Amino acid sequence: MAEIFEKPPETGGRYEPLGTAELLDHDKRSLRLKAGSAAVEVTALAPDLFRVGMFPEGRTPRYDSEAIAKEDWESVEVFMEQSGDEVTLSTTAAIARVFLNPLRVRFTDASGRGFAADDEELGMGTVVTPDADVFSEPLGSPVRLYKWREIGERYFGCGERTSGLEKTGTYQVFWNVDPPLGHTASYNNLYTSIPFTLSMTNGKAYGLLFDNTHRVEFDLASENPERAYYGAEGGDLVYYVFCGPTPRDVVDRYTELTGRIPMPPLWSLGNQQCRYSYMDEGEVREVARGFREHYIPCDVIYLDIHYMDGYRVFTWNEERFPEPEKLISELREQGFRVVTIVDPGVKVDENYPVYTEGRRRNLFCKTSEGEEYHNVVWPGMCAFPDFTNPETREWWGENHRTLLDKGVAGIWCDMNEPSLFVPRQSTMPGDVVHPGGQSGEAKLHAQIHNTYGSLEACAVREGLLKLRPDERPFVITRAGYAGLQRHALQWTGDNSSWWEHLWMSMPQLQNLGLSGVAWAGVDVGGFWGDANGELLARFTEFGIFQPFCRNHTALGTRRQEPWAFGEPYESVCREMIKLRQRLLPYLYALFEECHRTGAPILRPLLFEHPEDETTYAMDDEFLLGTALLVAPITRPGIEHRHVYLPEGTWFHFWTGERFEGPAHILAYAPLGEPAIYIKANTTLPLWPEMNHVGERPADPLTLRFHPAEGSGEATLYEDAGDGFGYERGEYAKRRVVCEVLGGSISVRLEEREGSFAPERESVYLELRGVNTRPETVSVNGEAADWGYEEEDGKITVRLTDHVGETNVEVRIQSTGPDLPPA
Ligand code: MIG
Repeated sequence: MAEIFEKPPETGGRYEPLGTAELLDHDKRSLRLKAGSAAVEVTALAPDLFRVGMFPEGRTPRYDSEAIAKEDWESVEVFMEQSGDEVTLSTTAAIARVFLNPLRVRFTDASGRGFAADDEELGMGTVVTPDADVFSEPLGSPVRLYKWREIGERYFGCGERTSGLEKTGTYQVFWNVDPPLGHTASYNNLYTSIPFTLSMTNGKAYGLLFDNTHRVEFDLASENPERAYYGAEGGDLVYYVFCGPTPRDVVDRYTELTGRIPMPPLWSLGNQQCRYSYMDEGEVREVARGFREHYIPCDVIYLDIHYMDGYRVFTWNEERFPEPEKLISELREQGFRVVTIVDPGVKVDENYPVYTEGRRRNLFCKTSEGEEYHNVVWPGMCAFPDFTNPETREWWGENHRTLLDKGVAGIWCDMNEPSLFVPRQSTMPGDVVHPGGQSGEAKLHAQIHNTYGSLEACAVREGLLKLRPDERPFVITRAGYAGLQRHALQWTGDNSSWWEHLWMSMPQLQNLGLSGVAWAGVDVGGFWGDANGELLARFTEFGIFQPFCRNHTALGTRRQEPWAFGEPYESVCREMIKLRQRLLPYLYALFEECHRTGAPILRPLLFEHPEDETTYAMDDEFLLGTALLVAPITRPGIEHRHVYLPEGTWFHFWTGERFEGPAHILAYAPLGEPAIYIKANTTLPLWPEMNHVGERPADPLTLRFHPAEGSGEATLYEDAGDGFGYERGEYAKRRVVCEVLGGSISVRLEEREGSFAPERESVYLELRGVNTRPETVSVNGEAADWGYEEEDGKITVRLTDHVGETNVEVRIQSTGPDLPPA
């Protein structure tokens, strides 16, 4: 087990930096150099994006990788210059400076800021072992890249990790595992590997993607506080530098390179319920009934491994689930979708067509002797699809037809590190062969291990798209590599019903968000072990703000449905889950923004406030978009906690109390009233309560504001909630601007972009914290339909007659004192 996590044993290898280089040639965007027996290429892909590659001399550079979604970059204006030992590659935004003796690369931007500078002596190179040739194929020698740590530089990102948000001073392993010891702070790698860091220095960001699918390690100023290194056990040294200067710029470019999340089906933003396992159709029906009887919203119920016949993928257990089609359509009528688990292991069984066809068509992984590679998983002895082979991916995708035809709405890919039972929770030996198919090339498992899960998720997404071309695929994955966000959402696997893991969910999701994987969630309530009422309630207070909100627990644990622990916990869960359901229009607009720009949905404070270094340490609170700040309670018996409010005016969600950031405050957050703050003047769009998406039209839409002197804006986004009409302009996007000046408040709903017309008669504006009754309220110059509730300081303006108008402007005037308290 140790070798999965720990630093590899000393091999007697010696690190050899490249040394002196000479410039060979260049084209419009690249420099090519030679250093010893290596070729090095430095390329400007975009004004703020550079790529560096080191290859064995004589081999054509290759940058195709599972991480990369975009290979054809528009032409970019590059200016090259050589003076003495230094060659520079300048764009309008940044400069790559290449020093030839010894070879080292560093970057500066237009403001003169330097970043990602190679260590003067160590730079990039290989680890040479006495008995191995440098660059011996296919594994090659270990490669390394040493970078200076700028003074004050702090590291974040690294994808799915245990422990806190900041990774400065740590050693990080990138090797997908089903962690035998669970999620513990001492072993930081889990099921996915995203070898990407976002660094912050003096409020400015840059990013570095070390694109290598072998076992990768990062030393982020752990061994030596003055430098970091990025290394891999083999393969080519390829890395990308994202110049920033804001975290938003870095993540935007990073997700342009590696891909962005697809638009989700709207129903998948709803609350979801799982258990390992709901054992038969009776139990599933009972759980569904439970949600409706307890008036707790729920959109999705899961079938874990027991729905299958002897755990054979793409089959049904006829005793437990004799009529899956009927069950699923009944549930559908009650507003539930059904998602099923699919594991990659295919049972070795002569009478099982999935196996015999895979074998006949040569679609499985092989041993080094050319036999089918077998290991034990749930079904017993299994063969494993070679997902590097495009033919395998197509076949795997097509196999999902049997599930979709029964009405299954989405697929949950588990165990795809892959996780194997012999030895327990291990993975494939490095010498297992992925033959790659007729058009591909054979690769060893050690070369592609970290991509196995992504390749499976890709197969499933593509398969679902083929089978249901008019529906947005809903695919969940546990394992994956950089770029996995293109194929699937990620859930973070087997956490425990511990307070510690409730806390850890926040840094975990924030770092995933900074690493492109914004559509993510942890098991609400915790997977291993028994939850209790207070833990589940507090977990739900946090969980409803996750992009993916699913309660899940393990075999043999206590029931964990939202009503499982009775009162007061059941009511807390109900109110929280209702709040999530009401928040769906807000969340959906954040998904659209993320789909377009990569901006995380659940984001660290530093994403919005990079200049404020206090935010860097705030890993137990987060922003959901820009309008909401959430600071969950993560300890039992506690009703107060410290909250840091960054710059801006904030209003407490429950009491409306006003705060001016930056400020450290003590929040009172009894059970059922988690510490949530709304930003002034940005709208929080809310649906009416409903049990599931589509139960009734989202009418009226309420736009809630807390006005304060100044201005703010937000963007509403709606579309059909499924399908691809939005790609042809069938969406409705509307900017909402709120301006407050002395005794007047103006709210403008600007012209709608796109051709989608939401099915709705009314929009209500709800302004909170207004302490005097306004004199006049007008909509587009006419008297408005409005009301004022003095005790709450709440103005409601009903826009029923105006929803269809191109521009809607609401003006609220007072002649007396300022409307919102100054
Ligand atoms: O060895 O399918 O992370 O969510 O319930 C356990 C059974 C296999 C691991 C997943 C978990 C799932 C469970 N699976």
